Amino acid sequence: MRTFVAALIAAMLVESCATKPPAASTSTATQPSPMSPTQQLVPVPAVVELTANSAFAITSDTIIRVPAGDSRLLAIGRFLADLIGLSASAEPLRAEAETGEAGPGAVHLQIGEVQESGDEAYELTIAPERVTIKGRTAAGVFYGVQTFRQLLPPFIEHEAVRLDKNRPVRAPAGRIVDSPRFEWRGAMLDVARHFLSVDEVKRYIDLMALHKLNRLHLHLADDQGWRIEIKSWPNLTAHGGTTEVGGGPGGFYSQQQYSSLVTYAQERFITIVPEIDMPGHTNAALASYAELNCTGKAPVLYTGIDVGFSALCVDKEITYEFIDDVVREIGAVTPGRYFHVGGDEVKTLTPAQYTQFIERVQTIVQTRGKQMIGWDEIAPAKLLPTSIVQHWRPKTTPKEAVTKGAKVIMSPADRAYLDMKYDTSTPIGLNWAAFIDVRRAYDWDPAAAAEGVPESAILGVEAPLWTETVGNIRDAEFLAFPRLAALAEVAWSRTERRNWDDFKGRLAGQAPRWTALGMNFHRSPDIPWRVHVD
Ligand code: TNX
Repeated sequence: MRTFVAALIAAMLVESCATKPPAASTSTATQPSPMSPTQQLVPVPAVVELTANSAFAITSDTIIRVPAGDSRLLAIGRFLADLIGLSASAEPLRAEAETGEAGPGAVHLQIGEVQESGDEAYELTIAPERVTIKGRTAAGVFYGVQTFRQLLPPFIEHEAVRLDKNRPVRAPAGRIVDSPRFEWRGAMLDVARHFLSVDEVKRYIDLMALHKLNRLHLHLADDQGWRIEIKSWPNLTAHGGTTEVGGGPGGFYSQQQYSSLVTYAQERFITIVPEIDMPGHTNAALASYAELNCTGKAPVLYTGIDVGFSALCVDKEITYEFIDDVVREIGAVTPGRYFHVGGDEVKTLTPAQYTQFIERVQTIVQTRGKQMIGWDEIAPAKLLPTSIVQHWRPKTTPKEAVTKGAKVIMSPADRAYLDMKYDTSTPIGLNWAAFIDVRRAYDWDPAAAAEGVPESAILGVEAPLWTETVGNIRDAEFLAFPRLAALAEVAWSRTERRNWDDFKGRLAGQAPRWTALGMNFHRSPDIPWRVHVD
C-alpha cells in the first residue's frame, strides 16, 4: 500500500513537472518542448525505454544494497551515496548475502547476466519501488550508475546537496540496456607544456567518468617540462620540472602523488596511460643531464612552443640505461598494461636511426612487462603485435601499422584534438589542423576515418588536449567541453544510435548538470542549451 501511494505521488509529481512551461533560454534559438528523460543521456545508450509517467523517488530513507563481500560494488555504492546526498543519513549502504528480495526504496547494485555483450555492459531497471543496476562486471555497474546519475535532477551535483523529505529526487521509470562500441575511450592531458596540479587532474577524471571514458593518457614529459619523479635521475624534476610554456613555475608529481592519481582513476574505472615522449620532445631531460646529449653539453630550459628540435643521443648506451630506469620506475607505479613512448615529430634523426631507436625501446618496454604505444610515426619500425599505434596525422592512414598486426587508437587531429579552436573567435587554442566546432567533433565514424583498416583493428578513440595555450583546468574545461562529450559518444555509442540533430538536443540537456558541476564549458551557439530541467 505504502509503495502504491508513493508511486502514485511520484507519478503525479512527474506529470505536474512535465506540464510546467518551458524555462527561458540563454540561446537565441527557441526553447524546445519539455525535456524527455532520454534527452538527459550522453553518450546515448543502446536500448532506452523510459517513461515520464512513473518514477522512483529517492528520499533520506532510500537504501543502496550491494552483495556482501564485494568490495568493488561497495565502493560504487559509496560513490552513489555521496552523489545523491545519502551519505548524511545513518546507514545508506547495506551489504547483503542475497540481492534478490528487499523492501521498497532500495537501489540494488548487482553482478549478473545482462542482455548486451562485453565486460562493460549493464542493465538499469527503474521501477517505482526499486532500482536495479546490474553489470557483468563492476565496470558495467559503474557505467549503469553514471546513466542513473544523468537521469536524476542536476541539482544533486551540488556538493552540499542534502536529501529533503519534501523534495524527493526522482528518476523516470523504465529500462536501459547498454554496452560500449569501443574498448578504448580515452582522453589525453598534456601536463608538460603547462603543469596541472593533482587536484586539477582529479577534476578532469571526474568529468571523464561522467561520460564513461576509461583511459587517461598523461603526457608527462616534453621540451618544456618533466613532470614525474624518477628516483634514479632526480635532476629530471629538480631542474627539468621547474618551468613551462611562457616561463611559469611548472611543477611535477612525486611518485606518491602519481599513485594517488592512479588510485583515484581506478576507482572510476579509468586506466592511467603514462607517456614519456622520446626520442624527440626531450629538451627538459637533455637540459637536466648533459650526458644524454651527443655534444655532452646540456641545453637551457625551453619555454616556447616550437616542436621537433630536440632528440636524445640515440648512439649512446647511457640513453638506453636512462630509458630503462624511467620505464622501470614509472611501470612499477602503473598497474595499467600500457606505456606510451611518444615517438612523434623527430626532425633531427635519419629514418634508420629513428626506427632502430623505436625497436630498441619497444624491447625495453616489453621487458618491463608493458605494451608499447606510440604516435603514428612509429609505424615503419618492426612492431610487435601487442604494440599500439595512435593515429593523429589527418592526411595519413594507419594501414601500415595494422598490416603489422598493431591495433590503432583513433585521434585524428582535425576531429579529436581538443586544443584546436572551435572557430576564429575562440580566445585560446591552436588551429593548425582545423577549426573544430561541436559538429565536426561529433559527426564522424572512427572506422570510416581509418582508410583501408578493418573495424576490428580499431581499439577506440582518444581526445588529446595539448596545453601550449591552456594555463589551468578552467581553460582545459573550456576546450574540452562540449567536445569531449561528443567524442565520448563517438567512442561509446554504436553508429545506428548516433545522429547529429538528436545529439544536439541531448547535449543541450547537459547544461544544467554541467552548470551545477561548475564546469567552464563553451556555450557553443550551435547548441540550444537548456537553462534548467524541472
Ligand atoms: C602536435 S600530436 C604534437 C604536439 C603538439 C600539438 C599541438 C603530436 C603527436 N604532436 O607536440 O602539442 O601538435 O596541437
